[in-house]
Amino acid sequence: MDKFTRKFVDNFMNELIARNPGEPEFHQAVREVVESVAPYVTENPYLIDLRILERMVEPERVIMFRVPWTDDLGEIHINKGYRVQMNSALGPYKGGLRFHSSVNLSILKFLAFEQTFKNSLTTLPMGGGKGGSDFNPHGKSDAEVMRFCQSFMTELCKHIGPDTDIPAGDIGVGGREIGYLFGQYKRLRDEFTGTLTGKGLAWGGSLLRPEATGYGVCYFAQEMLATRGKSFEGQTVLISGSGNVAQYAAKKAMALGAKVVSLSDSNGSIYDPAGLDEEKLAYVLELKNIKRGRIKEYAERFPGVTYMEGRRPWSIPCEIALPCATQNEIEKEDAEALVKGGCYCVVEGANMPTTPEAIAIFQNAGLLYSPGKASNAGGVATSGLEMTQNSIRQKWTAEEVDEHLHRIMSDIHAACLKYGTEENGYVNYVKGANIAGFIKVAGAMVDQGLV
Ligand code: NDP
Ligand code: 2IT
Repeated sequence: MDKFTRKFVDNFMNELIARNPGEPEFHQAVREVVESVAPYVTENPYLIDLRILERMVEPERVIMFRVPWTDDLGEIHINKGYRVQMNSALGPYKGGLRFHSSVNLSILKFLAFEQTFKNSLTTLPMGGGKGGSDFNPHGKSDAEVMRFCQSFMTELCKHIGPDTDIPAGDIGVGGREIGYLFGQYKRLRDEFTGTLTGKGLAWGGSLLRPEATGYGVCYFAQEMLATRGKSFEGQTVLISGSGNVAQYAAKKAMALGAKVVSLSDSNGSIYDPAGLDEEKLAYVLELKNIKRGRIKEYAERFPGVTYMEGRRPWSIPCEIALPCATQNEIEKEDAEALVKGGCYCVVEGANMPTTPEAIAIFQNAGLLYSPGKASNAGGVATSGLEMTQNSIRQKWTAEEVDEHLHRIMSDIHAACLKYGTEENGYVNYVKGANIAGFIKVAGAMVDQGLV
């Protein structure tokens, strides 16, 4: 990066931090994009004159609201509700809802910002948004989750719609929550539309939406591996998380011939040297999705499995790592451990799971490394396909959806190669994804004038 561009980035980030104090995750996400696109922006000075980057980092709208609800004992609780409507240059706001005790404005702004570029990469007409609550669904009864979702939607329904803003799931929001949210939206707005995605298959959902993020991660990884003449066959794979993305990443990696030896949750990780098989994966799906138990129970159920309390899986030797839990779950020491353990390919299923220091370690060591906004875009892409099916009132077969998903992931990979291949041939997927995502959003903003 030349001196002028470096100064541009530093000035931009200083102003961003001053204007948005106390939002470290948002600063981190913006810095990564600005570092990548700054050379392009400085070569196209009309983007500076039009203040495109300054506009991109200011959400078009942020909605914050009170979510009151009663637990099963009649006690009253108050949570915070949010929807960040970041950018609608390419289409209606689109992005998930996260229910987790850590949720705050910084996390939702980082997620909505990332979503804008991710959605651009999918090539589908979707803007970027994200929302959620600091509600913690762990240990709550179905009735409590339903009352919370109904209260949350009572306010949110005023701000969303099939052509305005289409929420979906994220951490803590899966099929059950989308059902309760959809029911309340329909009751209050008196319309049966595709305002949420991730719906049940009997009432507007798309085949393969539950599988799409994890499958898409593996399809993207296949493309990355192929650039070095490799595949999943016979490789040892570490996966973190044990929720929606982790479950289907594991299923597809196994189907492609890999040995998946770890999963985790917020309490710890399991190491299964024999590898998951169909029976074990079915157990995980039941444990996490129906019984809502802890991954520790896997180690109690199957012989030869170690449970690592309070630890991440990254110290286990592997060839491929698929982080599928949460942001900043691979720090500097974790990255060093991965490289030392023989890992040569890291493909993100989660959003921003790798810290900037850890990314630098991967890239300097020449690993194949892809940021979530490229490799986990299969989830929102299939949400886009669900929207299409809702609009034309048709339902595609699983094969049709899978074909679209495959093509989209492969196109995103091609875009990363186009904009991310460096002079020495190394593919910088961060740069590639950021520039490819940015060019489309910026172009649409220029076309649409100062709004
Ligand atoms: P789920 O709620 O289904 O699963 C989340 C998993 O991550 C759980 O195993 C959870 O453990 C673990 N986890 C959550 N927070 C933490 C934490 N602070 N530390 C350690 N582990 C944690 O969510 P998803 O699988 O849907 O989402 C996982 C990631 O993928 C997120 O980053 C999300 O933004 C991203 N993503 C999701 C998409 C989707 O379609 N669902 C699409 C694209 C990206 P526990 O059970 O203990 O909470
Ligand atoms: O981070 C993400 O891309 C998601 N949580 C999915 C969003 C969506 O609208 O399907």
